[in-house]
Amino acid sequence: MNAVSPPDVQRYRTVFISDLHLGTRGCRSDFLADFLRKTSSERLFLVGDIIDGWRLRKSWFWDESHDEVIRLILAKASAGTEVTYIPGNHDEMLRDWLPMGLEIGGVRLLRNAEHVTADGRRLLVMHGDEFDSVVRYAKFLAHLGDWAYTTALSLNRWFNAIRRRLGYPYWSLSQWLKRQVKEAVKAIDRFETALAGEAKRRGFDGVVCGHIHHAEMREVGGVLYLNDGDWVESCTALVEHFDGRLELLDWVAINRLSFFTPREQQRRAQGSNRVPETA
Ligand SMILES: [Mn+2]
Repeated sequence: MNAVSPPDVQRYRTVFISDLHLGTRGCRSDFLADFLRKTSSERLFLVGDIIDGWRLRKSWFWDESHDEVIRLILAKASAGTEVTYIPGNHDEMLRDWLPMGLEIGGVRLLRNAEHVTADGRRLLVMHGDEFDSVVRYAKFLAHLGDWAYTTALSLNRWFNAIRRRLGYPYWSLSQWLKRQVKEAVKAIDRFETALAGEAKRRGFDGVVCGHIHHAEMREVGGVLYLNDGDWVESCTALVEHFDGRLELLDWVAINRLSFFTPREQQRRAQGSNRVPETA
């Protein structure tokens, strides 16, 4: 569909991305723009939480790389990519516009979508916050790294030294954290089961979603559970190859990008091997 693509652009039948959270500092819009520049697809699904509360947020953050992301998506739409935008809970104001059957700049807005893979599998595409009642635990705890854990535990020693002085009994942070992590893992499991169950109930072969910032591709209760992840905590996308094969891409791992490199430095480093724009 995309008539001309530079040779180093990787082509896919379908690309699914979600939870970009544009408009927040957390969004890795630099890596995302890089991904959009170096890939092209016949279909692009934006599976919710794309623009984060553009009317409601107090700390709105927008720089040129956020602009670049929007520009690249619209350029894809005008170059023939079929772009579908499924609003999530952070861009839910767009849900009010759904009944109008809107199409803006070649991007169609839908509450849910159906995607049929090249090998004939029917996938239900939805953001996933509809099942929030099953995920009540702090998701960051599921990703809590070793460093944070160790730091928290040493802070806890000070905390308990103070408690002891004030005559309070010892309170174990490590026990509490372990319990929370276990609960968070269980919550993710409940989310996956709920979404897979919904897909099965509606007669689909699988579900594509986002929302919990946890990329995953596995079979749950006889249907395919596909979570495309996010562009805040990880930089992941779900892609469909031309034969229908599905794959999760970890853009940071593939490109050996560092989360700790300052954005400016990163951009300058990429300047030398920059790929021409797709459209
Ligand atoms: Mn969400």
